[in-house]
Amino acid sequence: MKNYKLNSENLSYISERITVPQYDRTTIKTGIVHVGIGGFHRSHEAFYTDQLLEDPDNKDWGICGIALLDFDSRIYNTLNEQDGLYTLIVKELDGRHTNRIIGSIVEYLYAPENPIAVIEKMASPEVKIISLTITEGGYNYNEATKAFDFNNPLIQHDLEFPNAPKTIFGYITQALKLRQSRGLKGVTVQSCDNIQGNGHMTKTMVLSYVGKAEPGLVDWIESNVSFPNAMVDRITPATAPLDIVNLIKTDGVHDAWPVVCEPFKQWVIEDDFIAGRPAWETVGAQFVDNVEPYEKMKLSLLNAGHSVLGILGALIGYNTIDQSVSNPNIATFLHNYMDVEVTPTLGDLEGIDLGNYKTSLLERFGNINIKDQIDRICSESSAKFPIFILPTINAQLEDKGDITNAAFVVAAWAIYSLGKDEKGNTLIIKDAMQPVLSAKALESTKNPEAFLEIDAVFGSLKDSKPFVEAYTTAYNAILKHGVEQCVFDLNANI
Ligand code: CS2
Repeated sequence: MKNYKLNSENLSYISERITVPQYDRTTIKTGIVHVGIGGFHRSHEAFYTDQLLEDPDNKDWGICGIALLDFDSRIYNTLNEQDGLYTLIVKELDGRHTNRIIGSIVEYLYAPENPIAVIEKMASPEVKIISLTITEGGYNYNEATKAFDFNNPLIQHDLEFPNAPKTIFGYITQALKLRQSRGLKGVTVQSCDNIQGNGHMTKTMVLSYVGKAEPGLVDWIESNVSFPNAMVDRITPATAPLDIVNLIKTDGVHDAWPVVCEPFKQWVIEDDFIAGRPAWETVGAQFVDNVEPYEKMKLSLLNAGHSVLGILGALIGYNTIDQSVSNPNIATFLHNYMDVEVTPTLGDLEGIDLGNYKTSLLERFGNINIKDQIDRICSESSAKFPIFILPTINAQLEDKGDITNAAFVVAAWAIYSLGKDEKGNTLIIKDAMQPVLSAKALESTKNPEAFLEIDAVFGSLKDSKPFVEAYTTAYNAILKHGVEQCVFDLNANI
C-alpha cells in the first residue's frame, strides 16, 4: 500500500481509504475563531462543524484555529504542514476504528509569533463567534477571593503591553476594542470548557479584565457581546505514538497528530448568539434555554467520576481509566458516590434519565479501546477539584447529606500529591500549583488538615467540622490500609 502524507494535495488519494470532506475547502469562509486547538476542540466543535460544512448553505462557518501559548507551536506547525487537516479516530466500543479526515479548520495562526494578526482576525467583520477551549485553569479565577486574579504575572504583562498580549483576556480586549472603534457589529464569545456556567464565568472574567484595561469598553461589551453557557462532552485521551503508527499501517496515512476519541458526543448550548450562529442542531447539538442542569450533571458525574477513578487508580498503580473502573471495588465506590452523594445535589433534570446516564458513564469509562491516561485525568487537579467535586461537598454539607466518599477522594488526592503510588513508584504531578500541592502534602503527613489550607482550591472547606473529620479519618485509613482495602470497607458500610 502506498503511503500518503496528509495534506490537501493528497486528499483525493486518501479518500479511497478514509472518509474525507466532500466540500471544497477553498470556498469556505472563516466565521469562527477558536482559541485552543488541542485534542478536545478537534474531536468536538471542529468535528460538528466539519459535518455542518457538508451542507453548501453553511459555507460561512469555517474555523480559524489559534495556537495561543508558546508550547502550542507543535500543533500549529502540524496543522500548517497538513493544510489544517487531521484525522479523527473514533474508537468504538467493539474495538473498530472509524476514521474521518476533518477539514473545518481552514486557517490557523500562532499567536506568539503574530499577535496583531490574531487580534485582527478576531476583530474581522465576517467572524461571528470567538470560541474557547482554554482549560479550567485558563479563566484566571481565584477560588479563595472568588474573583479575577490580577496577581497573575501574565495578566500584568497584558495590562502593560496591550498590543503584544499573552493571555486570552488581552487578546479579546484588543479585538473588541477594534470592533467598537470601527463601528462593527458585536460577536459571541463561546466557552467550550468544563466549568459550571462557563458563559457566565467567561463574561465575568472578561469584564473584570476590561474594567481595568479598557474601562470605556465595558458598556459596549454589555450590549454587543453574548456569552452563551454550554455543556461539552467527548472523552478525548492524549494521542499515543501507537495511534500515529497504526494509522500508517491500516490506511497508509501519515498524520503527525491525529486525534482519538470515544464514539459518544454531546453539546448542549444556550441559544444566545448575538451575531448569528451555525445550525449545529442539524448535526447533533442541542439548543436549550437553560443549560445549567446539564452542565451540573456532566461536571459532577462524568468529570468528577474521572477524577475519582484517576486519583484512586493512580495510588493503586494503574495507568488507564478502564483499568481503574474494571476493579469492582473502585467501580462500586464510584457508583455509591454518584448515587448517594452527587444525585441529591442535582435537582430537577427534566427530560433526562439519570439512571441511564450513570450506567452509560460506567460503560464509557470502561471502553478498553480508549485507554484514557490516568496521567491526563490527574493533571491540573487543583483547577478540576473546585469545579468537579467540591461543589458536591458544599451542597451536601449544606443539606447535611453524606460526604464520606467525596472526602475520601480529597484525602487520596492529598496523598497522591506526595508523588508516590502505593508501590513506591514516582507519580509526576502536572499541575500549575504543583509546588504548593507538594509542600502542603508533605505537611499533611504530620497534620492531615494542612492540605485543606490551600485556600485557592478549598475556599473555606477547612472550617467545616464534618468535612474535616471525614477527610482526616480517610487520610489516616488510606495511609494505614491502602486504597483498595479502605474502598472495600466503605462499600460494605453502605
Ligand atoms: C476529564 C475531561 O480532564 C478531565 O479530567 O474529565 O477531559 C473529560 O474527558 C471531558 O470533559 C469529556 O467530555
